Amino acid sequence: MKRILALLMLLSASALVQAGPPPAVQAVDPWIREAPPGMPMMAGFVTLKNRGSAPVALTSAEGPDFGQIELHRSITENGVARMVPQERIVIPPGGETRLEPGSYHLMLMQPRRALRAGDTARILLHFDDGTTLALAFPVRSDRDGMSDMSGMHHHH
Ligand SMILES: [Cu+2]
Repeated sequence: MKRILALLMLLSASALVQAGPPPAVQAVDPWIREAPPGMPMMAGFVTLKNRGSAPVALTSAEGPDFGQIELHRSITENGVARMVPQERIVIPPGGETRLEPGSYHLMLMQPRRALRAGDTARILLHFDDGTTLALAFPVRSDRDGMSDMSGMHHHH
């Protein structure tokens, strides 16, 4: 019991000072696709790079602007697109996994405020190696449906 208590104190202390080894996973180009007003959910995207020597998996996400965030993958079966909840999204060692339109994404549910292009939402990504990334996700409009990852935008 004493040992558990000491461990808990240690854990909360390390969370406060962000101690521990640096995260193996690096996040590149996080963004949220702007949705029509009143939509009950939005999609978040980011490229995750694993600089470590072992696989790391994204296991959950949370943020103050959403009641719930799920990990999803879009798939097309018999010409019908649908989204499948994922327990984890693995990033291979020395490689990257892209959360992008038509594939893996963060399903941002129950938005607590209106998020328009130009706004930013703070989201925490939790990984199975015990690390967490706190990221600022800018909201962008993407009416073409497919995003160009180089950051180019098409305005109509
Ligand atoms: Cu989804």
